[in-house]
Amino acid sequence: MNYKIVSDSSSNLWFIENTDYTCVPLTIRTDEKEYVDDSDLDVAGMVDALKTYKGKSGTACPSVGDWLAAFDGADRVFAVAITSGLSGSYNAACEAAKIYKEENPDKDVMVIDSLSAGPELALIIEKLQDLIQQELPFETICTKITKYQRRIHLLFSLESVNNLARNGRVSPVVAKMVGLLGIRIVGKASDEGTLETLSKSRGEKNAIAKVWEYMKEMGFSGAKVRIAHCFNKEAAEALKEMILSAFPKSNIHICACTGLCSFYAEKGGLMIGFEHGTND
Ligand code: X90
Repeated sequence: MNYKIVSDSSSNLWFIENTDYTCVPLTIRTDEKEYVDDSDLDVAGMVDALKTYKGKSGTACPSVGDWLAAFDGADRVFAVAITSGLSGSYNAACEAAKIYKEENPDKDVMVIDSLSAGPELALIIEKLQDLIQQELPFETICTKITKYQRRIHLLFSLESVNNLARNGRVSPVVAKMVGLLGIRIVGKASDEGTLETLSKSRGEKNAIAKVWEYMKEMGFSGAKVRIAHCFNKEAAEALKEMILSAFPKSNIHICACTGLCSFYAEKGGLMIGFEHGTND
């Protein structure tokens, strides 16, 4: 019985070592160009080009066919999608799962609505790797991963929400708030998988301090943290240091946003996925 993990590229993970894994790309589109969020993408080039681009830009989720192609050949699939609250990716994955199971009655797919983006998907994927390695039955993994989702959260700090606003993913009121120079929005993925604003902060230092405050409020006590940044490694490192000084043993990884998250989180953006509670 072979297990496979598939996620869309909102996970910021194009590859994973030692795991049967496929990343299904979302695309970023302007009137002139299409950027496919896969390992051939020059993320820095895309971000720079979009900065001066005056026309319309948007994104598109993977198609049913894209998901289906990624499932091909696997006996048991875990498909992890960006929040259904902001994207059609999850629905496309569900449709693909239905077709895959109809065509292969002996195979099974669990489609997971992350209700989030970026590093929270990474946490789900890492947990799946762990459960698969333990050789647990498919149904047991399904139950455990659903339970795990209650333990994980996403916070973010954004310098600009222009692309989110232009594409109808945050309210114009929120967009106006960050229009002011130096104002950052700190927020979280809501229970419905949408952006929830928690506060606005003046300057990056204050924003990071706020994130850390919310992490503690939300029950962080030294477990895993995954930080994705859009060309802002310094801020990610600063937050890491802050966390480590309180919880020296916590397991923290930093990664760069790939295309989709870079488009929406924009330059300077941070996305922080973390577990509450402890592992023992
Ligand atoms: O289907 C599509 O075209 C993709 C749409 C994706 C829209 C939102 C992506 C957000 C990425 C922003 C910060 C954190 C968001 C919190 C999620 C609940 C990054």
